[in-house]
This record gives sequence, structure tokens and C-alpha cells, in this order.
Amino acid sequence: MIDTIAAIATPLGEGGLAVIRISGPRALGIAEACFRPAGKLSLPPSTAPSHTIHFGKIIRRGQPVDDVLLSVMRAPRTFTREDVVEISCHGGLLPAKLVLDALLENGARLAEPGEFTRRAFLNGRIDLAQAEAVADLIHSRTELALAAAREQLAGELSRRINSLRDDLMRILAHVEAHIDFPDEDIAPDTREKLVERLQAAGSFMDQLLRTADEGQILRRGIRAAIVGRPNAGKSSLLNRLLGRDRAIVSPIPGTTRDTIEETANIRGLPVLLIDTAGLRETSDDLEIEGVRRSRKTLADAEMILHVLDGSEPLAADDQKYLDEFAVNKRILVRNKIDLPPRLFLPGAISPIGVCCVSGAGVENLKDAIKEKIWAGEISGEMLQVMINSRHQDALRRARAGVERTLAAMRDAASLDLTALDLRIAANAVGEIVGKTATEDLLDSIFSQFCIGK
Ligand SMILES: Nc1nc2c(ncn2[C@@H]2O[C@H](COP(=O)(O)OP(=O)(O)O)[C@@H](O)[C@H]2O)c(=O)[nH]1
Ligand SMILES: [Mg+2]
Repeated sequence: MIDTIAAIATPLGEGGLAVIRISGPRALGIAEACFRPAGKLSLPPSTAPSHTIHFGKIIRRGQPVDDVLLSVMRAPRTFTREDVVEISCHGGLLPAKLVLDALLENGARLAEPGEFTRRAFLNGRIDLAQAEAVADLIHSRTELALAAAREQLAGELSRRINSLRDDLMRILAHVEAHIDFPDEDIAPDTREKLVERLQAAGSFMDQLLRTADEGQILRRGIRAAIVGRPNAGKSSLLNRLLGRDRAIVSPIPGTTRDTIEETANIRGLPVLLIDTAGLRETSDDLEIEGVRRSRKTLADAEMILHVLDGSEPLAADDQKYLDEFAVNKRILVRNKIDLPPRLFLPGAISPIGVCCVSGAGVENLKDAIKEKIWAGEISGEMLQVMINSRHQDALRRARAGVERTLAAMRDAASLDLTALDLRIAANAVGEIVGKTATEDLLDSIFSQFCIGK
């Protein structure tokens, strides 16, 4: 017997409203046991038509807990395809917790993280790629990332993956038919057609695999460390790129001692900016710790924004960074272009000039950052099929299986082996949408969700 789950679906903390969600075969009955209708048209959940809202009180151990709006959604037209009740109560930890308690005391079980979405998946409402898109949607930090998550939730990637898997299954059926009749070899022209279809499947996989890096960027963002000697304007630049004052700006060198990390939205891409502590050699204990962390940050960063003070001659430290950071990873920024220029660089080095006080040049810098992360256009077509690292892993295995199958066909190897590799490829593709997914895989995906989702 499937149990009925309940959880607070809104973030914990104080707010205007909190929502408690219940799903399962006893959702209506459990809600009924805790709910006393108070509106003129309000009904008890068991008699309420689907998709209606009712005003009333939640009663816990005989005492009213809160005035609520209760929505009744009957299976199967719900997110989980089970009976669902959602209760909106007053925000704040206590009302929501007491409402939840009342439900748990009447037989609901506290939901695990992602369990509502897991049920939506198990009941065929969405596939695994779409379930992941729900998490992406919640975590997306830019509109572009949100658009990609929405496309995946709408099922565009799933449609293509399903048709890819169908192709592989049909080819497999063909090969297997010949295994059953060992005397008949596959006729040369049939073999030729199968090879063509496999090659087409392979290049489609390559196409999808090429979106993995962009998918990663949109989902996780990239880490960009801001470096430069003290007073160059690193904190000022961080604030400029964020569009708000996050870091302390000060004329006294060495003010930023801890590392500050904030995600900026740069041309739709999430960029985690890291303001490093001054990198200069020092005897101050606190600053030494800062320097140690900076080194670590730099090693992990995918991009370095090296800020030079345009109003000062090149310092020894700056020269060191210029030598240290590979050109393809760094962007050179010449700050303080509003002041008389005193920084002279070798001709081959051409930094982007900015003034962090007025904001001059900052848009150019944003373009340069975007260009370095993502050359070319970000097309709507790309957003539709942006695969994640799990999809990438599965597709790589599938691609290798197709490659082995092609080799086996060329060498006229045994059909059993050919079929085996094809099956591996089709199963790997099926993992993406969850057609072939182990419990472990599901656990690892859904445990990343929050409770109540
Ligand atoms: N004139 C001028 N001063 C700037 C500019 N950017 C930063 N500053 C000043 O330079 C000093 C150091 O800036 P800050 O961002 O704290 O440098 P950090 O030590 O590298 O983080 C502060 O007094 C800023 O107001 C700029 O573009 N022009
Ligand atoms: Mg600073």
C-alpha cells in the first residue's frame, strides 16, 4: 500500500504565507480529519470537487491552529498523479509546523527530499530528465538558465532522447531477428542501411554531447577570481559587475582580507565572482591566511580577472601575475582610466579599460567575459537540449557502444556481440529519461531536491 506523504513546501522562515503539501491515496481523508470548513461555500475535502479551494480552520488535538485556504486536487490531474491537497496558512515557522504536525498525527508520513517529484516520475507524469529540470528550475540564477530548465521540463530533450532510443531499439530488433535464424546472414544491402542508421544515431549523439559544456555553465556557472595588487580596485570591480555594493571599498590597502563570493548575471550567464584578498607577500598573520586562500581560489578558478591600476606604474607583483596566469584563462582590466595614465605595458598586452567609479568600460568588460565563456550566439535551439553531466556520462557510454557496434558490423563479427553492444547503447540512452534507471540512480538524483518538492 502506497503511503500518503506531507511536507512544508515553502522555505523555512518568516513570510507572508506557507504552503503544506499532501499527496497520496489518503490525502483527502487525512486533510478532512484536520480541517473544519468555515466559509459559506467551503466543503470538507472528501466531498469537494477537484481543483477547488476552501476556507477553514486546521484543528490539532481539538485546538484551532490557523485559518487556512485548502485546495483539493484529485488524481490523476495532479503533479504526482495522486490525490493532492495543498494548505496555505500564515507564514512563519510555527503555523506551518503545527499544520504539518496535525497531518502527521492523522496518518501522513513526512516526505523525503524530492519525494513529490519522485512520485511524479514513478507515476509517469514526467520522465527523469524532466524531474531534473524541476531542480534546475528551482536553482537557476539567470533567465537564460531558467529558459533552459523550462525547455527541458517541457520535454524537448526527452522527445529527442526517446526517438534516439527508439532508433537504436529498432536496429537491435533487426539484428536480433538474424540471431534467431543463424543460417541467414544479414544481406549486404541491409547491413549497409543499418550501418547508415547507426552512423546517424552516432552523429546525433555527438551533437548533443557538444552542448554539455554550455549546459554545465548555465547550471553551475563559472568561477571567476578577481586578482591584482591591493588598491587596484578589485572590490570596486566586483561591486560594479554585481550592480550593488557588496564588498568594502577602501583607499587603505589590504582591506579585503576574507574572500567574497557572489554570483553576477553577465549577459545571462551566472558568473561566480570571487574577490580575493590582496596577493602581496606580507608578515601580517591575517593577511597571510588571506593569501593562502587566494592561491587556492586561483587554482580552482576557470577565469581570472586581473585588475591593474592604470594610475600607477607596473608593480613587481603585477608583473608576477602577468607571467603567472595563462592568457587563455585571464582577462586583463586596466582600472582608473579617469586618472592620468601612469601604467605602461608592452605593446602585445591590451587590457580592457574601465573606471569603476563612473562605470565607463564595464559593458565592454561584460562582453569580453561572456565571449570568453561562450563564444558565439546563445540560440533558442541550444537551450532546448542543454544536457547535464549525468546525461553526458550516459551519452558517452552510449556513443562508445554504437562505435563498437559499427566496428563489429564492419568486421562481420558475431551477431551476438553486435546485439550486446547495441543493447548497452540503448540502455544508456534510456537512463537519461529514466526508462532504465536503478534505485541508486533515482536516490542520488532526488536526494538533491529540497523537502516538499
Ligand atoms: N579614481 C578612481 N578610483 C578608483 C577606481 N576604482 C577604485 N578606485 C579607488 O581605489 C581605492 C581602492 O579600491 P578597492 O576596490 O578597495 O581596491 P582593492 O584593494 O583592489 O579591492 C578606493 O579608494 C577606490 O575608491 C577608479 O576607476 N577610479
Ligand atoms: Mg578589496
